[in-house]
Amino acid sequence: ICTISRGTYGSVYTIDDSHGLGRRYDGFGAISGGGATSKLLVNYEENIRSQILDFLFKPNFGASLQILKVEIGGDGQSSEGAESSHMHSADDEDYTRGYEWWMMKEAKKRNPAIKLAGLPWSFPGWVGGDTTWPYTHPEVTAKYITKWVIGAQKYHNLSIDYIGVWNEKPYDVQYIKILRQMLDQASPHTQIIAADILGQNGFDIIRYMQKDPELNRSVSIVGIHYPGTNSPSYAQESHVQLWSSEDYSSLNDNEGAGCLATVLNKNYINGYFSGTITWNLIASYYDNLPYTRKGLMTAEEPWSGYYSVEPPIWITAHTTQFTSIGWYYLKHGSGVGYLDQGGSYVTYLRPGGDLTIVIETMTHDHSVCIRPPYPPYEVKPQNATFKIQGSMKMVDQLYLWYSALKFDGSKSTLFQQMTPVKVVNGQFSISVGLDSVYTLSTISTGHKGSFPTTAQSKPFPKPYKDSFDSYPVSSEAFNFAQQVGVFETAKCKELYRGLVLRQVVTRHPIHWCPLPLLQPINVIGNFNWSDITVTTDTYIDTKDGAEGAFIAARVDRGGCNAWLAQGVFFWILPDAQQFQISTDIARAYMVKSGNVKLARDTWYTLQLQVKGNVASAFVNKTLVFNGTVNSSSKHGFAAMGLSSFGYGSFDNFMVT
Ligand code: 147
Repeated sequence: ICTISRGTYGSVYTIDDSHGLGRRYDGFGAISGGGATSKLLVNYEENIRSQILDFLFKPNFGASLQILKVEIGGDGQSSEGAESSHMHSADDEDYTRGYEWWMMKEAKKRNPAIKLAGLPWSFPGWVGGDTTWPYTHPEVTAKYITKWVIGAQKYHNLSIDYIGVWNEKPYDVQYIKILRQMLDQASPHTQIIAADILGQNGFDIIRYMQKDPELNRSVSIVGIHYPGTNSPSYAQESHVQLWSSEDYSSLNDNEGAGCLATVLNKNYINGYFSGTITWNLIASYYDNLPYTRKGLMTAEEPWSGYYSVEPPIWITAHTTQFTSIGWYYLKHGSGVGYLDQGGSYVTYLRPGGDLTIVIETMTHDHSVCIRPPYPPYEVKPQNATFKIQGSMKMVDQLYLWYSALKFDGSKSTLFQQMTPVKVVNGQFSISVGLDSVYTLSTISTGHKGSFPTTAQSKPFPKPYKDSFDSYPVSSEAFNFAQQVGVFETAKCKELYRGLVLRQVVTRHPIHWCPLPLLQPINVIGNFNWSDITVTTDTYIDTKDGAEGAFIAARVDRGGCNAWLAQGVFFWILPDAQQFQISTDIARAYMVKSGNVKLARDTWYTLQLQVKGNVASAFVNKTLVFNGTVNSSSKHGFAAMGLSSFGYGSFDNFMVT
């Protein structure tokens, strides 16, 4: 790139704070959860895990995120899996479950100034009084959420800055007010974001806030999902801070990075959004679950230690390494706007001190976001002259960082430091190319972090065994990706077994997915597995026990569509004294049912062997089925699960 320090080239853009500032900058962040997006990160070897976390959170290293938003686990499926609730039942409380506490602590350790936000996707069934509605007893739900905030403080010394209502679902005004009242008692500094609704309808709440002083006082931030960078004029004219509280959700390649570059600038330019949060933080879930690799970077191989730092990390760095929460945007026309030949620029100011200009020139087709579609526009290479006036007019040099995303197979430039730009007589000129991002800043601490070595990628190991004895109690097992239900380690009354993995959700959660999911299922392994043998011990309780248990091979899907999973499923049903073979989890496609002597509160060893189109199934080493099984799914995950919510345990899981 070429910067020209004398004379005026191209159109002239004024950077000026003398007629006031734009909105307060609230930060740029990412979401862990919604759901189980960080599942496979937890069991990376510590030194590698720490490197990955540095790329996400460490200031002046990588993405240097300013906000971390996490899911408040609700025991239900929320995109890539189910995250555990801190209260499976009304009289249960445990603030050690899952990985979001850990993630928040790791983020704070690296950046004490990072803001923390929590949002529920699903809720345990008891919260809604066994309805599918969390506002049936709003004070119960508010108490449940407030306990999570208190638990964060009490058990983890984490101060929660923001709490949301219900992800992409209806909000309830009375509930928001009750939540505010409870937070006023328990954690007055915690602010409410409302209401994380998808698209432009989400701004409606502003109308209610304008008519209802108590609601207005209760809501600190209006957060919208995937706003397509736009907000209506009534939202802009209101004084409430607007956030795009979930955005991006694009593949972490160059095009996804392009999406992010446009969103980061245009969310403010078009929509006056002063905070943006991407889904998701890190793609640490199996590739064959929905929304493959839609994190800022990818770390989905804890068994090999391989991870990849992807372009969205460096696009994020262009803004986050040169701004802080509490800075101000400049006003439209005096530091914020579009370049004459396409592309955009946004200026951030620390009053009395620092200045950062981020310019992006992403072309339409190289910056496509998952949703919504953007109308076409043109961008051309061009020269631009920036005139700095007002409080920053004495600045004589700006540090320059540059990225150019390439789509022709040539090598992209990602977050590279260039020679600083001289500002002469309050102005500088720059020649900008296509699909590029430029940061010009008085901040000198920009840094592109790196580590010397990275592990080689390897497939999931086989044979694979887990007897669940090496974990703390009530934690999840490594590499298992619970899709429906919560499977946590538990002490077993047969002491010789040590710990077992117990499915503990006994009532249907308030579901976030479009449809309720009825059969707990935990998947694991290599999606290319075809001919495998799955073995596990299983136990179904009498008290609050599930109806039956299964193991499966070639399971072809998870996520909100887990209820449609195809594969080869082997079931035992103690009350019916039956085994079953089906080619789907819903048991709409039954291959065979037969009698077998079974009891509750008893351990059984189940084994399923699949080879070509033949399957064999064993109960306690006795063959109960051997025959042809024509599943539409030819390969997929190994899995274990239950035929209904209720207790059921597993031990000595093995794939060979
Ligand atoms: C959002 C969720 O909040 C996330 O948990 C995750 O699922 C993410 C995936 O892109 O998106 O949910 C949406 C799911 C579907 C649509 C929009 C948001 N949609 O179809 O428009």
